[in-house]
Amino acid sequence: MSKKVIFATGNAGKLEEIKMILSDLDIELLSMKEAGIEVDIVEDGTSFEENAMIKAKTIMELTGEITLADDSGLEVDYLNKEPGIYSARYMGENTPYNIKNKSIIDRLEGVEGQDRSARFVCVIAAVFPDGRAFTTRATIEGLIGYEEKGDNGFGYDPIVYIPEYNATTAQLTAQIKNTISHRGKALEQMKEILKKNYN
Ligand code: ITT
Repeated sequence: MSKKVIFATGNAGKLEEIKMILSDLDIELLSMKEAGIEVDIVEDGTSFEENAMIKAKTIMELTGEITLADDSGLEVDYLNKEPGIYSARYMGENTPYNIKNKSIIDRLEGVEGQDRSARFVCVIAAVFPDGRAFTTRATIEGLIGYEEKGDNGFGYDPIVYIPEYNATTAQLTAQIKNTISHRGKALEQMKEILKKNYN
């Protein structure tokens, strides 16, 4: 029988990507919703690593199952790496992303070329019932666009332009985004750790 693993996220966009990326693992992957858990986790860490661990540990303690979590965000260099760990909360959790995205574009008015550099960061945490805990981290580098482009993905995808692909991450197919993205790469690293630590 395959191992049960809970993924501690309430973000539907993330979950869709995560399910696709982990689909080749021999596990029964359940979202918090599918596991019947509804909790509001206070993310009061000061780094992606701390917040990912807080989420994974909280849900592992509630379920007793191996739990994974994702803490991620957008770092804009010109804005001193804002919104960073506050990416979901930037301008308020319920503010639509077209408004958040416009705000970032507006704050970069007059800024050109490489000075528009930014990256998505993703940290994946895994916590086992016996207390073993691991994190992996990956990034994808890009430039903040001048307008929103693309309808795929979620969140800040329409403004993160990847020069090598001449596209924003919202213009990439899910397959391509998952191959090159912060989340795709951090989860690939985590797959290796999981395979070694199941037993
Ligand atoms: P959970 O904590 O429930 O997983 P969340 O959305 O609150 O969901 P985070 O605190 O990790 O998660 O915030 C991540 C935010 O960073 C996310 O809401 C997006 O705004 C942004 N983000 C992360 N990865 C992204 C991606 O691949 N594409 C676009 N935006 C992304």
